Amino acid sequence: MSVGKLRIAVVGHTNTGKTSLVRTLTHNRAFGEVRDRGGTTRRIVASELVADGGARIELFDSPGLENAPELIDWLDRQAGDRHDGPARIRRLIDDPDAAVRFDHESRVLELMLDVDVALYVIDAREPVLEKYQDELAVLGLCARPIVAVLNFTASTDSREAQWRDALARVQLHTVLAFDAAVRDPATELALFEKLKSQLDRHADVLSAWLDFRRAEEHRRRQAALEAVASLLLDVAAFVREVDSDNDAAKERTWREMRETIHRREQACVDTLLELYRFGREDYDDEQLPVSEGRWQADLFDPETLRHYGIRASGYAAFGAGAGAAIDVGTGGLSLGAGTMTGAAIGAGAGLVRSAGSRLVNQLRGRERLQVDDAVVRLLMARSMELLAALVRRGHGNPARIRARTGQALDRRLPRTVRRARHHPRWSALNADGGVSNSRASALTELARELDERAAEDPVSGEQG
Ligand SMILES: Nc1nc2c(ncn2[C@@H]2O[C@H](COP(=O)(O)OP(=O)(O)OP(=O)(O)O)[C@@H](O)[C@H]2O)c(=O)[nH]1
Ligand SMILES: [Mg+2]
Repeated sequence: MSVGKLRIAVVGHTNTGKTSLVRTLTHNRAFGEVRDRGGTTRRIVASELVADGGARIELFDSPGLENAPELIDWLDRQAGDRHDGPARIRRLIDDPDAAVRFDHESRVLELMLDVDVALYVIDAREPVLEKYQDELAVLGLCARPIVAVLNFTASTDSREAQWRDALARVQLHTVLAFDAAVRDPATELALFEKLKSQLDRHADVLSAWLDFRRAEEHRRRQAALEAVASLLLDVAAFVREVDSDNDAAKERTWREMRETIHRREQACVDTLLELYRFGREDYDDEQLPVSEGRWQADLFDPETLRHYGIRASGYAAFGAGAGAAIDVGTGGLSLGAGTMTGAAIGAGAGLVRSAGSRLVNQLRGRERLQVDDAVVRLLMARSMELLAALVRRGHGNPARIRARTGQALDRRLPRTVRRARHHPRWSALNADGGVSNSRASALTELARELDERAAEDPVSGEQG
């Protein structure tokens, strides 16, 4: 069955967030021009939402209404058609003088006559002034269903209750509260559900769109989880061999490894941003735990680990520096090199014991450098935190996203990450690594484990 097309006008007083709403609904942050002053949008601009299967929704952004009181006066002075709203509006549109005088308004009204439904966007911080009531009265004459969108409801000076009351007085009962959270998938879907309840005739299109968006949200989350899983496998299985007694080489190798890991983490950040259609320039937002597309704190800085509540014991004693773990199986054979102290051996629980006896023989006199568990845990925490922030971005919650508690972070690494320690081929950072069937199934498994953990232990960022 082919589904039709639904046309939606986005209308309202100037500077109420109409263009921002279109950006949100289209997931297109480049749509139109948004500024904190009236009169930003000067003409009607269409944008289309297309679902799989061809259902289409056309959204029309429009210039803000500014002159409704005079418009009402003009309409009241015209004789005839008193009870035919659309005819009265048509007359205004066709009147050459009125069209000049009410330039923006007449274009918005023409749009109203041309669509199936209108979203009337309200700045809920504003008192319910007569000019807004005039706007609603004029829009009402167009005889199209109207869904009121209360914007800025997260603001402390929101007057949501007053607005709901005023809207009910003009028989407008379909009201949806928005706030800066407009990108919250749940709020977005709720808007389309409201429209569906108003528009029997277009229920097919709206259902198709709702299904599409839900599926898209799911696909996106899946891709994001796999991006994080891939980062963790790459880093956990990353290994370099060095001569046990060559401290300079060891330091150089470790420095290179750190740089590689930084780049790898950045690639994951960029992937997550792209999936959620944000760019590095979007990072001026306090709600995100990064700025300008980069994490502020160095992954290998013990302070960072402490900040995230990750215990940093067990690795700092190594000559190679914070975040390094030296393979006991092989490194242990070359203790004479002096890079491992007695204390470090005592902290052996935190070390990697990946080499079997076969490797031990091969690698006599060599050490294997890997990243300490604490760093992998931190990578996991940061990227899952970023993902949670992106899902919610735009949320009107003024609280900063905070690190999770140390308790949650100090849990064991997911099983698949621990297994990765023994599978150098699972890391695309190793020569010969990165592509194999076993890596692919580990990736799927790890993405599932991450999803489960996120569900059990939602990343903070909630108030309080
Ligand atoms: N906090 C918050 N700010 C918003 C929200 N929606 C819009 N804004 C801000 O409000 C201002 C106006 O937004 P626009 O989307 O340009 O408003 P508009 O209704 O299209 O304005 P005109 O085109 O001039 O009529 C901008 O500074 C937006 O960033 C919201 O939900 N929450
Ligand atoms: Mg605008």
